[in-house]
Amino acid sequence: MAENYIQAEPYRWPYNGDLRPDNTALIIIDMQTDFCGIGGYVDQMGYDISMTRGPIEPIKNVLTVMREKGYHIIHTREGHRPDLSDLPANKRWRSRQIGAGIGDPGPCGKILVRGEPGWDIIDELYPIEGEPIIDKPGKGSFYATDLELILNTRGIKNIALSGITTDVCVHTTMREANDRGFECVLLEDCCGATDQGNHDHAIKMVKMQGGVFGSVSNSKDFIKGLV
Ligand code: C5J
Repeated sequence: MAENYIQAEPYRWPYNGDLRPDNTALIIIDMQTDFCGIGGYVDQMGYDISMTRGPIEPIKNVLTVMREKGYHIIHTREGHRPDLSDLPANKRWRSRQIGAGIGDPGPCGKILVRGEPGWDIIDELYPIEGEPIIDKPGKGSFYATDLELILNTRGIKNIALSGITTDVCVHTTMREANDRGFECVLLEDCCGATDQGNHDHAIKMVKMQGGVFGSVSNSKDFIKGLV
């Protein structure tokens, strides 16, 4: 077997050098207006959306090359049913404490509700035909979704993670994927958080214990190493 690696820390990725378009996916997490657009959930909470918009260009660069080379691309969206039957009461209560109640009306429609304008993926990174979209009610992309089934059906072993936010949905998904035996790399500049310190610490956590959840790379090194 020819071995191919991406330059990454704390180890070159993937661990076994088995990097191929047919066994490797880019997962783009929650690049929705609610998380990075004017008037969306993150904006309504009062956070600086320039931090969650930062990864748009790096993701676009990785996405373009991976599409050209025939890698798997998977998108996720966080959101709830219009009747809010899958919205835990504590999640709704907490969001109202910070002035952006999930399910309540806002400038981009009902916050984090499926079908509303703010809930959808931004135009710059919109999925094309053949790219599955995982609609998830939680922070992790595996809980209450068919993501694991899709990954296994397609024979995917390696996952590159991108999207927002680094410390919440990206990290939860990486942990869930790692526990299931998937080989993960987090693309540092393809992620963003609502707090720079949280982003930095989320990256640091991955690198502990020889790569406790996988490895960390960036868009340039990743593109350079793609076969
Ligand atoms: C959050 C997410 N931060 N997509 N969701 O609530 O990370």
